[in-house]
Amino acid sequence: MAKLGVILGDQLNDDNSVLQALDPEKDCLVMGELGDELEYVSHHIQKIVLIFSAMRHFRKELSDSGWSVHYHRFDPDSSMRSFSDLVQAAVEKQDIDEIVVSWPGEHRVLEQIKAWEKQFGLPVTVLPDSRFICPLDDFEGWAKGRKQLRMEFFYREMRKKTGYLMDDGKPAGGDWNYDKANRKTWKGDPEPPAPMSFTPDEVVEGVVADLKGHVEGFGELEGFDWPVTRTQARRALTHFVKKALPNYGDFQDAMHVDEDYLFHARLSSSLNIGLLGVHEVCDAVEQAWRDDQAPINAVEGFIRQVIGWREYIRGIYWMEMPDYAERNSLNNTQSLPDWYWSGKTKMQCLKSTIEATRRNGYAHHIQRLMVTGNFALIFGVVPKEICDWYLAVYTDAYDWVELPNTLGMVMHADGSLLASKPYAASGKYIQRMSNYCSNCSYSVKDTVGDDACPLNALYWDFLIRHRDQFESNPRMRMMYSNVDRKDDDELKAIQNRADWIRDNVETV
Ligand code: DLZ
Repeated sequence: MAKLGVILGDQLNDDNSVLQALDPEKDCLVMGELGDELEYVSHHIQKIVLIFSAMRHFRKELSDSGWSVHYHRFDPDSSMRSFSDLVQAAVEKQDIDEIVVSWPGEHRVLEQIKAWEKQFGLPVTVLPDSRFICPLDDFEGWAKGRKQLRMEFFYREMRKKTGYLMDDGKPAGGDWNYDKANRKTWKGDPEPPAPMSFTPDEVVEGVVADLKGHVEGFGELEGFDWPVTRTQARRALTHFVKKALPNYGDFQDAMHVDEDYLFHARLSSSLNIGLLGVHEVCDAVEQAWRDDQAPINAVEGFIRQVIGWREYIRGIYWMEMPDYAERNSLNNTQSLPDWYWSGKTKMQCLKSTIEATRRNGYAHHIQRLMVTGNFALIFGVVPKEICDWYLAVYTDAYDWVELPNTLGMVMHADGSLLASKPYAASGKYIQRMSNYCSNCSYSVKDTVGDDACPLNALYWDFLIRHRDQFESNPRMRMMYSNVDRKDDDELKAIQNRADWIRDNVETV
């Protein structure tokens, strides 16, 4: 009798708890490229190629180190479509006395796993997911009894617990957070490093050949250069620390029409499938600061994303699911414009961001929050539609990370659980942080009129429509005092322009 370990496609970490719990001498593993996983949203083609390639490489590493792995390769005609089908085939083939899996990244997958005990008549053990450093029980313990679940306080606890950027029990450099230093605009200097690119190897080419004609997902494959092995991912980490980290903080929120990456790390796709671990990236980044190779604002900003935001978002996801996915606390009713998929809009900020997303399966956090996110928020898109878009188009997107970021942070649809105010902005913010407006068909200075930047009317209209929810929020007092400075005629003209945009959104 053997145990069956299930390795999910985003859990390719060599410290996967299944590998720790099982014995390669006696037990076996199962992995599969599955129709249901391929189709549950319309994934970017680069995301699929990345996952399948990394899975095939990982499978080889496992086999080379003595594991017996049942591996199901992509077959469009196969009836083996789900994780449950995969397990069923394995238990029919071999005498299995227990199924072991690491906690998945999506609630819908956990539901499948929970059914296995009854379905297969075997005990099922779900182990902690070692891609994260805050156990889910610890997160719930932290959250219990708090009125507001502010990331900043969770993050400080994580700093103390891990010791990252701590000197004698105090925050390194004197402050917990250096975000104020991280909002510079970028005007061409310093020059961003060339991104670390990995030429597709024979495994990637094999995946591409297998998928040809069978995937109609969003996005372009040309230019695929993601790390697909641990070795490559570590090289990408070293490249980031040496070349981009020193300027990462300063220009973290900057955007530029000619620069897809600026000083961003592009490590999230590797972290989120287990090719890199939390400790190895944070160790490398902190060491750069201790060696005087990177400033504290950059290093603190990066470490906050990894041990703070990433762990916090995951904690929220598992604490609030499944009903979190259904929330729509601003009662939005608008459909996602078709141009989110085609990029065919005259708004340069959205066009550039969507085109970069199509090209790269990537956009950086300010493009996600303040461009594609801000439009969806102030236009009033139904949260489920924009959440599915984010889940599909980014190579680093899985439900645990995408849902709270989009539904909570971007769309403010969770009743202020995650963010204390909505991140609504007019064209002025885009103008300040980027050069998009100087290349745009619309005038960012105007709010009404055919050539006025649509973000302006939608922003004021958003504030007017949601006055009841936000007027008493101290962080929005200034915004509402600006609304109150406008006379009735101006407000009426703004609302008319916003109504026109809603009726004609596919043409803007
Ligand atoms: C995203 C994805 C895709 C496209 N395909 C597969 C697959 O064929 N096999 C697999 O094991 N995982 C895949 N994944 C990642 C899964 O959706 C991921 O494991 C779940 O989101 C659960 O965490």
